[in-house]
Amino acid sequence: MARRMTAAQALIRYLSVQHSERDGERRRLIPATFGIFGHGNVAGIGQALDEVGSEMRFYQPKNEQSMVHTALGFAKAVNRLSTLACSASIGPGSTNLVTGAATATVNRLPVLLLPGDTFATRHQGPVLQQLEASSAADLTVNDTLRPVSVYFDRISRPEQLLTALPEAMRALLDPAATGAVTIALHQDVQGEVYDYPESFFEPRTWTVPRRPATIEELERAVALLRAAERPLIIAGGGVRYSAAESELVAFADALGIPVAETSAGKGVGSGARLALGGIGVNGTRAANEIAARADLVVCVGTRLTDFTTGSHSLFANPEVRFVGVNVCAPDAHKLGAEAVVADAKVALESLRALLDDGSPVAYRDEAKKAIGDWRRELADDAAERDGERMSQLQVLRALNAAAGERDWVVAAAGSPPGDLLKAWDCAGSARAHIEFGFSCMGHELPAGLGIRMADEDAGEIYVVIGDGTYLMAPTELVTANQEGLKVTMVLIVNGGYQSIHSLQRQTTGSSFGTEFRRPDEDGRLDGEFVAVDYAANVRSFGVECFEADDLGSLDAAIRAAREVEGPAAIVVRVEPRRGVVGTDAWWDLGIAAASGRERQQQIAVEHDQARASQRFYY
Ligand SMILES: Cc1ncc(C[n+]2csc(CCOP(=O)(O)OP(=O)(O)O)c2C)c(N)n1
Ligand SMILES: [Mg+2]
Repeated sequence: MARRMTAAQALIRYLSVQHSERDGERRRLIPATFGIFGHGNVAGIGQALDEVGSEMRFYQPKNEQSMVHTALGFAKAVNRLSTLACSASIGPGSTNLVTGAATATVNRLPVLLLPGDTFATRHQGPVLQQLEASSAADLTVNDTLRPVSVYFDRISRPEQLLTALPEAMRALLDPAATGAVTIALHQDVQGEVYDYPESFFEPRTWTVPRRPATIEELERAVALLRAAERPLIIAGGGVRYSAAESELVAFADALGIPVAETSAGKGVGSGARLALGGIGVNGTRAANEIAARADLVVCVGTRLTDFTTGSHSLFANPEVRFVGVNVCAPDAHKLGAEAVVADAKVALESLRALLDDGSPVAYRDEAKKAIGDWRRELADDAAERDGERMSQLQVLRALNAAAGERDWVVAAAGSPPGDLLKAWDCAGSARAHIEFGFSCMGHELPAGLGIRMADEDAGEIYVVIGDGTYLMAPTELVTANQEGLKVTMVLIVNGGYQSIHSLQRQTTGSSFGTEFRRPDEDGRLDGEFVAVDYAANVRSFGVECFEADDLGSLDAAIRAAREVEGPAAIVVRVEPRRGVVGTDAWWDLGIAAASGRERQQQIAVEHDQARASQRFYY
């Protein structure tokens, strides 16, 4: 039996019957498709989506990059077991996908990208928006998606879908190497017909594997754990994707090991008895102190980015060793670790079964004291200061106190993600989605929409962004309004790219082009601040907006926003240059090694000294 269909119709029909399954839980793999139509997809994919009807729900974003971020929020909320498809036209519609694709692949979050492409026949060439590369006649702008995709294919004959689509599904669900999967579709081919076998459209369930560790891997890790006196666990996003939170906490508590978290893993260890909170550049002092003296670091589901390792300066114990538990082999081997290439949940269960000793009591007491000291330090830092507006930390603490366990907090760029890693307590409060792998300004709001679409039980979804991020990509507020998706944007106004401004002052001793100010006579942006009415801007999108200048009005705004049915926003004005207390963790940036300025020369000398704390081989 065969069905005569266009390639686009076959694609959409196929996607509508794919499912994923893990631990007996089955769900649609691609339950909806986002799209912005142009001449590259309206007649093909657009026609197919129209004809297939309710089997594939259609959403309309306002920017192609944003729809990818929405898919990533969606995927994060369901532990990567499902995602959305994103259809773009050709040319700029497709290249707008690139930043979203990079966010996906860097964060190991799945998304299916369906950019239209040039004519396979080339008879029409150059078609509108076609790149004419003199170096290679078969290059199109979609080739920009290759380096940021974990799987790329270009469909130049309708029957290629028979092999391309199963491969794409496999890649989306590969726990070790998921990310952006791109299927580029020549615009003429989208409408071409083929007799697809009926069996291609039978419902299919893809089982997501839980890869076990080998005995040898477990034995080597166990030997290190038995010998350790100052062990530490670093828990990353992989713990979450594996749904291994309880196994992590059980393992840590049974062995008396403190748990620190990365940005992607924020909250996974918050139930542990010795929960240290975030680690690294934006970590807590408790986590960083314990890390500095650890003799064994068990890294579970983490990519060990420079934020986590303090640019390889954090682990100062000369005897330190590492165990890497990761389903992705390259990650498992980082820092010269004894690698356990396995699913986090399975590996932690297996390790626990082989171990029974707890860590020394004095060490556990030390960790407890470090946690208590840090809590007090943070509370002191959140104290009101005379003559200053409220601080961002005060705002986050108020939100933290108001949020509940079914709520979410979302952040990606600017100072919010770092401050959340450091100061947000997930215990008894909102879960966090911190995208600090690509730290993409503009990820936050669409990701919040994706979480709302994925998590039916979600309470409030607080999307915390700065004014710079808002100005870059506010338009998904319109999609939120259109779909009645309840998210609460907390827009923190501080008059500029203040996180970068602070970094700039540390690394150059200067202020240059990082605040929203008019040019002075020399053309430097040192003049008066640009006045923007953010609340009016939000309201112009049809979104209800509250404003807060102090903690009293903030509390009232949080309460009022909760009562709003659709999306809402709270515009918060904070003390512009006040950051959260630092922990001396170091982050390596390229520093100007020569300069006519004395302060810059001094910074270069200090930078060289700090680099002495780095270690690249263990
Ligand atoms: C798309 C993108 N462009 C540039 C950057 C570099 N960057 C990181 S934080 C930041 C400033 C963000 O400003 P804002 O949202 O106001 O937050 P604040 O720093 O003031 O807390 C910039 C430009 C980025 N992360 N993403
Ligand atoms: Mg700002």
